[in-house]
Amino acid sequence: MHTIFSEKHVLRDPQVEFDGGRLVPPWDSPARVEIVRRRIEEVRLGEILHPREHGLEPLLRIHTPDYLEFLATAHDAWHASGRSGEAIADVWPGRRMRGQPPRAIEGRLGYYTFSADTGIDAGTWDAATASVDVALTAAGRLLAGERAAFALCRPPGHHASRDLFGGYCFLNNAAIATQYMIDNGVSRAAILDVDFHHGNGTQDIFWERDDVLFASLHGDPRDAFPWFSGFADEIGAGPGEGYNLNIPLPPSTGFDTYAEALDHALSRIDDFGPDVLVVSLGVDIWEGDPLGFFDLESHELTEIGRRIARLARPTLFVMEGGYALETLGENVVNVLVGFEEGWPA
Ligand code: OKP
Ligand code: ZN
Repeated sequence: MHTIFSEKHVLRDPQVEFDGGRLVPPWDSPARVEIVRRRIEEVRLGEILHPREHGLEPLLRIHTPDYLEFLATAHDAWHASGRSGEAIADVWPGRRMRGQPPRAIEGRLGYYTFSADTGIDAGTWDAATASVDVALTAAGRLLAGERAAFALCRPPGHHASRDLFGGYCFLNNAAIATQYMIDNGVSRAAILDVDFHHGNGTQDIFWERDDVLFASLHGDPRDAFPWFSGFADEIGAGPGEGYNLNIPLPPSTGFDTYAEALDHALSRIDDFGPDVLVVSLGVDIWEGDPLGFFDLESHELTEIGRRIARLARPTLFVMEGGYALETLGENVVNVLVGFEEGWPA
């Protein structure tokens, strides 16, 4: 399968992340996608191609205009207000406070995010829009008839909602690509989110939709980020009721439990009968990941790819998380190679 990749991801290179009561080097580093890219070349998975620019229109199908305007200008506004360094929120509209965007950047930041782990630096907007172009270009290959493509996105997207950033995500690459395929003739799409963290943004975006099934396996939100989303009783609403499937899993979940949950999600997807499958691919499910607590081994990730392939649906893989640099390349590519092996002959 082909990979789409943009060097512009390096434009996002914040120096700090607020984590555990201190400022640490960000987990989502530029090294991540370089490591994955190198591994793809090593195993000759397929050609690595550059994205085509798609402009703002596909973003506006998912995100609000005021949010996009905020993201595009936040870093400049932060500096114009006399601050130095990266723009990191430190206050939010809590319960019973006014949920409306303030005038000043400090307040606006808090209004448009849900977590303090995600700062905005000078290149964030350009990197985030390039990441969307990566996903859209990969989606274009499915529309052109290919059975699979890998969007090597960075920054990731699944925590970003229509007007909310956080969890290292700004623009929801998977959601934008899904909508783009629907706008170009696809009638039903399923999104399978296997990142360790619940894809709260994607869930929220498609919450009331019955043409997009969202299914997610993730660390139980009682024990894991994003804490306030990802419970099993979140099933969608209105026409979307029954089109959202969350499978929260406990600490130390190993392959037996994981595979059972995966098969359940895959059979729901099969019943739904989507024209395309989008996989939010995070390999922070690997046993050694610093931000996850599952117990999956590298070779078991290959089996995950094989099982996904058995659905035999055109499949767009979109890179999300995975922070153990020593195995990141191997783990991501294992899923993709498993997919190619598992595709029914
Ligand atoms: C993004 B993705 C620990 C780090 C907080 C939360 C993890 C965001 C994961 N204090 N950041 O889903 O891989
Ligand atoms: Zn994650």
